[in-house]
This record gives sequence, structure tokens and C-alpha cells, in this order.
Amino acid sequence: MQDKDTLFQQDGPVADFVFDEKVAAVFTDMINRSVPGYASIITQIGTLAERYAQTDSLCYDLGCSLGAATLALRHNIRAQGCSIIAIDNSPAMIARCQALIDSDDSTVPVELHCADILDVAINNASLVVLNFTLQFVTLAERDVLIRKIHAGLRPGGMLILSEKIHFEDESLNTLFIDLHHRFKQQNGYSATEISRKRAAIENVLVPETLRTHEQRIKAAGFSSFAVWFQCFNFASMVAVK
Ligand code: GEK
Repeated sequence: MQDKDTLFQQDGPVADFVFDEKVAAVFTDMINRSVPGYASIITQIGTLAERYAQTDSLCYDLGCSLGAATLALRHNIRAQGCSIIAIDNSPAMIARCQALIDSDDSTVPVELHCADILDVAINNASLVVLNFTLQFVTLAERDVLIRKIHAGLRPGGMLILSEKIHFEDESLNTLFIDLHHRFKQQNGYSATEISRKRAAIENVLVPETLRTHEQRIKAAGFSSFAVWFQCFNFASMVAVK
């Protein structure tokens, strides 16, 4: 059962954001009210899985949280012999995710692991999803992770990368941050909640520009790259090996 996110209504000092039990308990409400286009992105991850999941291959959901993308993969994979590996390093997320997977009726096999995505081997993959996860990986480790994903993908395999993004043009950057805050306000967050969440996440979530993402993806060896979704400072990209 998911609760309403009221985590940033409290007074007192703001600690760095962590994916603990309190966050896991409200995560679905939090991400839907905070990330413009989140529900559409999840739906279209399913559409891409229908097309890109290959026979006898693996689909990875890296930083799966409660498994929204995992479930979209599970319900749309049509290829025979395909299974899903979902990883998150938050025990609270994995426990809740396992319960949601157990109560789901699809027969596509799902393996859930509580682990750091930097430590997990990627092999025989036809689809890898990083849905708002790379932004939490340190800048120094992002290149290695994207190269590992490229190496583990089959030819023709796809990476789906969704991220909060930064704009080189400072005035546009400010505009999109403002519009994002307006989106959160429209979804019922108060100005205090928005500013406290911003302070909590500032050192934890580090956005990069679309240009940086494209350069990293091309440098890793992907043959094609496109932004397929964008709303303000949130974007989802695809890259094909
Ligand atoms: C969704 N993809 O609903 N290793 C494993 N997990 C990690 C790591 C890491 N190094 N760093 C962060 N995480 C999901 C939403 S949320 C996005 C992803 C957000 C996990 C972290 O524990 C959290 O569950 C998830 O990545 C990021 O489609 O909260 O903005």
C-alpha cells in the first residue's frame, strides 16, 4: 500500500536524500507528482520492450525502485525465453518491489537483486533500462557503467536512459527549474516542501546536459542515439548498439 508523500513537510534541518523505508513507502506518489511525464515514460518503456526484447535474452532494470519499469517490461515482452533482472541497492525498495512482483500475474521470470548496479555483470542483454538512476551514480563512475552496459548488450540491443537534465544556457536552465517547481506546485507540493526537497537532493542527484549524455553514449560505442521524450528538465533517451 502506497502513502501520500508528506516527507518534506516537517521542520528542522534537511538531511541528504536517501532511499530508505520512509521514501519507499511513498515512492509511487512522490515520483508521479515530481517527475513530469513519468507515467508516459513507463508506458513507452513497455512499448519499446515489445519491440526490442530478443529471444533467449535478458532485460535489465537498473535502479528498479518499486519495479514500475520492470512491470512494464514484464507485461510487454513478447520474445520467448526472455527474463528480467531488476537491481536496486535500497533494501527497502527491493522488499516492496518483491511483494509487488509476487502479486503480479505475468509469467515472464523476474530476478530481483539488492546490489549496487556498478557491481553487477551485464550479459546477453537485449534491453537495459536506467530510468532516472544514472543521475545518482557519481560522475566518475558514469562512463564505466555505460561502457559496461554497451559491452553486455547484444548487437541491436537498446539502452533506455531517462534523466533529469541540466542546460548549458543559464537562463533556460533557470526557466526549466522554475517550470518544474510549478509542476510540483500544481501537484499539491507547497513552496516549503519543494525547497526542502531541493536542498535534500542537491548533493545526491547530479544532472548533466543532453550533450554530455550523447557524448558518453557515442564514446561507449553505441551506433545511434536519440532523445525520444522531454518535458522541461526531464528527458528520456534511447541508444542502440
Ligand atoms: C522507476 N527506475 O520507477 N545501485 C543500485 N541502485 C541504485 C544506485 C546504485 N548505485 N543508485 C541509486 N539507486 C525507477 C526509479 S529512482 C529515481 C528510479 C528517483 C536506486 C535508488 O535506490 C532508487 O531506488 C533508484 O535508483 C532511483 O522507473 O528517485 O528520482
